[in-house]
Amino acid sequence: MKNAYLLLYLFCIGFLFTTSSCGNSKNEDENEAKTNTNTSANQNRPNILFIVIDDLGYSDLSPFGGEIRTPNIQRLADNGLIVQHCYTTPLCAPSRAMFMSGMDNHISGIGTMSPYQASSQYMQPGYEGYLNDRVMTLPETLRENGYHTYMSGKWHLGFEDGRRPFEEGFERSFSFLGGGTSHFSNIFALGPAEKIHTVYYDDSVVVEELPDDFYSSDYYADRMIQYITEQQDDAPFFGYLAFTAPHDPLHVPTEWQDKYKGVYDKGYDHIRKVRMDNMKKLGLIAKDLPMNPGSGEFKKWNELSAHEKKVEARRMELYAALIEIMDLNIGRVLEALQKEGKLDNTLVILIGDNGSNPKDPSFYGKDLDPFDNSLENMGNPDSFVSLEGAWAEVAATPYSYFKTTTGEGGVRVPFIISGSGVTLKGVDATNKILGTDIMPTLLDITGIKRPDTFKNNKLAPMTGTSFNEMLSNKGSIVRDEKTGFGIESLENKAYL
Ligand SMILES: [Ca+2]
Repeated sequence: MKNAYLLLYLFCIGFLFTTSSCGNSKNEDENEAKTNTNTSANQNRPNILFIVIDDLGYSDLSPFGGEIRTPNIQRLADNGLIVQHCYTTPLCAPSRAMFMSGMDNHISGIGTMSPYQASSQYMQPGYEGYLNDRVMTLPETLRENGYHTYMSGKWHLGFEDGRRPFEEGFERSFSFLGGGTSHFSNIFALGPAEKIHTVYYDDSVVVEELPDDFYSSDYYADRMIQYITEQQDDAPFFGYLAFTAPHDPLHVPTEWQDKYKGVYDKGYDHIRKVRMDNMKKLGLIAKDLPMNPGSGEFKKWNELSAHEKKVEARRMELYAALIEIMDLNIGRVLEALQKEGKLDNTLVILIGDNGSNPKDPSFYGKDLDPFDNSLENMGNPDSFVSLEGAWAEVAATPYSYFKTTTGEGGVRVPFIISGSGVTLKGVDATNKILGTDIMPTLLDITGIKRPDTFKNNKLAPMTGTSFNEMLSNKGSIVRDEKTGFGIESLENKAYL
């Protein structure tokens, strides 16, 4: 399977390098601050903080049974609702397209993740590789209705002129356009095909150099806090905080690298059991659910040499630290909202974009020679290590498979909704929701209607379903038993 992906990559690189344009662009007129013309309506509208986590396993976070310390996310869960059956696609960009459009990703332009288009798909409607003209984005829709719109983090929905965050509805943005890069200041493309969108923008200006002390999660939170605190009026805001953690490379600042030392020394099945036991206590799985043994595609712990065990344990120590640092930064944003007196009127949504990542760095087709991946150097800026298959399966506990597949471990993601308007607490184990449902729900909550045309383009209908009722009305059914949804990615398919 790996070879097939690599071939696809190489094939698409040619297309990208001959058709792309990635220059500087001045802000468009529509990007100027909108005047809030709907003050009375806005008095009842909540602020919205939408947090997306990148390549997270289903049971990594403590409210989902994880041993990783995530006290701030735990607090969100304790004061809000976990939706146990929440689905996305198995890849970053298609999932984000669902979040930003309310539509199936095959309609909105991310039918597959660019540059993975097959030759028959390239630039065909629904496979443009950016949010196409059938879409009015969530930030565009909210901004047209008096919201301030801020973004900090990963975009992955187009690098072309007119398709970048500052042109897609965000009034203020600090964005990384691609799928991933260093978490430190040493920007590098994950592979040859990623070069074209390995770029940061500060609003509409390309960032040539990051600050020396840049670390992704810290900096993204700093920027979101800056945007929120600099706001001069009382209009509500929409904040899209799209972390790149814990996507590979597993980069961790020195002072955090040993925080989980020893925690993973007992291996894969030990952590599986810890998580299963926790999930049973939390009521997330049946008490008699047997342990998922994994796919058998990867070596078992007792088949590893002593050195391999050390390397494997280190991967997971770093991965856990990436997640705890992100949690700490979520806490900082929530604290800033509290200080601004805005927390009580803020609705917080937290979601993973897809399952845990099983690939090793060679997947990206990059020359790895310049990196030092020795045990002692793992986690440093000049290393490039990933979680890889065996731990990715553990991170998906109790589900099977992982990112890129439509197994439950690829497409079922953690989801928490908390804060303003969420009166039900605990776990909703009845409903199943999809990434497309977030935009219709937010428009339902705010009483905002998306028009049928935008910028002279006829828009496609949103395919998502509002789950607003579920937040306050026990027993609400978002979809009845006969109504499901399909997911397709790289010809892997699921119907739920
Ligand atoms: Ca992802």
